[in-house]
Amino acid sequence: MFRKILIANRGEIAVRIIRALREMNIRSVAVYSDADRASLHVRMADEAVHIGPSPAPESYLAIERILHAAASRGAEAVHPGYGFLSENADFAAACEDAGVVFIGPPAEAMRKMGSKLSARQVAREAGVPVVPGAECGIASLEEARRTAAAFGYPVLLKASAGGGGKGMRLVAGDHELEAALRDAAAEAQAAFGDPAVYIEKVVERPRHLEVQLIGDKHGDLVHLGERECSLQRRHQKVMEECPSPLAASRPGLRERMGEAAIRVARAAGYRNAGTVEFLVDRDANFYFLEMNTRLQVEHPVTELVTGLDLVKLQIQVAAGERLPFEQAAVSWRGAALECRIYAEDPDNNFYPSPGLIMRLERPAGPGVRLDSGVYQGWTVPLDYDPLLAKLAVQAATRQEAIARMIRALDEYYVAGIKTNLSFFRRILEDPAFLAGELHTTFIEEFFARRKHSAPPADPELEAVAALVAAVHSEPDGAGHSPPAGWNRWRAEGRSEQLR
Ligand code: MV4
Repeated sequence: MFRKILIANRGEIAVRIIRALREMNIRSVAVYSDADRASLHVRMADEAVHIGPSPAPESYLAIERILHAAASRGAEAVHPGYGFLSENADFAAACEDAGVVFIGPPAEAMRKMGSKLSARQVAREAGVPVVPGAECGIASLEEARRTAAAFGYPVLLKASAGGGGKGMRLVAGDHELEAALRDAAAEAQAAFGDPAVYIEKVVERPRHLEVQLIGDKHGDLVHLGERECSLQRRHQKVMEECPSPLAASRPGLRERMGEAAIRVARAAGYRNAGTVEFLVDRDANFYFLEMNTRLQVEHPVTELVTGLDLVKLQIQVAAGERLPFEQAAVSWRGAALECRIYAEDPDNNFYPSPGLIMRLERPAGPGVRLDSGVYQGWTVPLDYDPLLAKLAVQAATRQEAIARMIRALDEYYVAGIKTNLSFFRRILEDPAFLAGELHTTFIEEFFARRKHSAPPADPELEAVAALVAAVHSEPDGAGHSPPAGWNRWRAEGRSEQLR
């Protein structure tokens, strides 16, 4: 087993990985930029190496700087986390060339599945249903016209070299095709350095389900079930859950999607942790969408329901150990939800809200897990994704998990910066959410419902409420936290204290 591992990441995921290493008695090496000098992951690691200025291309994306840090500290392996270099096949190959184990899939599998067109080809050859669409990139406007007409509008133009909605354009009819094609190719080139774009038939109001899998170096591949990831805002997942309410109501769906995900991974020569994403239509037919060749942000909901530690498993299989269980031994208990807590202002178009965290009161108690990358007194930098923490809960049923999440959100208190905490409170009370009626346009429809039904905010009441909240939250020297249920009072926009 490794003695020392470098974490090529920052924030909550770096803290998460350091915790697994500590439990495995493996020394941790953090890397940090100027902006992260006082970060939590730097404080918690056994060793820390400054790798450069704040901009990611000069620090967390600088392959040579990361590898130099690993060599200078004698790290035998590198964990990339998610984002940054985690799906960069050149980085994975550079690690191996430098004699440092990359904790993730082989570079070749990453490359193969990183291109959407080749990933779709792998899935097709593995006998897995793929979202209806072209098998190769668009070569000309005329060819695009023929392909779109063959599938029937509306169609989606997608960048082959990337995901997450970048370079994606919805085309409702032939008259929009030329401009959409030009814009999509330009965005794909800017974002991924590759203008290749292809056509897919739109799956109407799909759900977005993904299957977690893990494979070792001995050919063992196991799936850990599905996650519901339909609640997305601008292609950013905001809330995830396990199991999917759909799978819970469709016997055999989990097993069929799990088997399909394993077939894709095996065909790709995949090892370590990965996730196969599917779109699921209203008849519960699932179609391969793409594969994520990294540990995902939302991995905690799978860990909470299966009782497994995915980061430890990644490290064990990267060290050459066999998976310590077979598929039949995987079981799922209860339900888990995760909210991604961002430093952003939901009342101002979710713009980032960096700055000094003046007060921080965290939720706790049974079935509550907080993967946080921040602390009171730390200044959230503007240079990176403003994810502060992930709040996850586990309970026996989905309803109990929702109640637990509401209770945990009410205990969560952050002063000094804006957060999206109140946004989740409102989602968790939404009838469609409570009924498990989830799909990829949920958030847009949720906002539309609120715009038409929400009472006009009373600026007078809001101002008084903010003043009372500020008074209550002022440290009284005894460090007392705000009154219990502080957020509930804020979220509902009224207060017993004001009566
Ligand atoms: C789709 C789709 C419907 N039909 N493809 C691709 C990027 C990923 N983040 C979401 N993607 C989708 N691909 C076909 N053929 C629906 C989505 C989708 C989505 C699309 C627009 C806005 C929000 C979305 C959230 C989840 C899934």
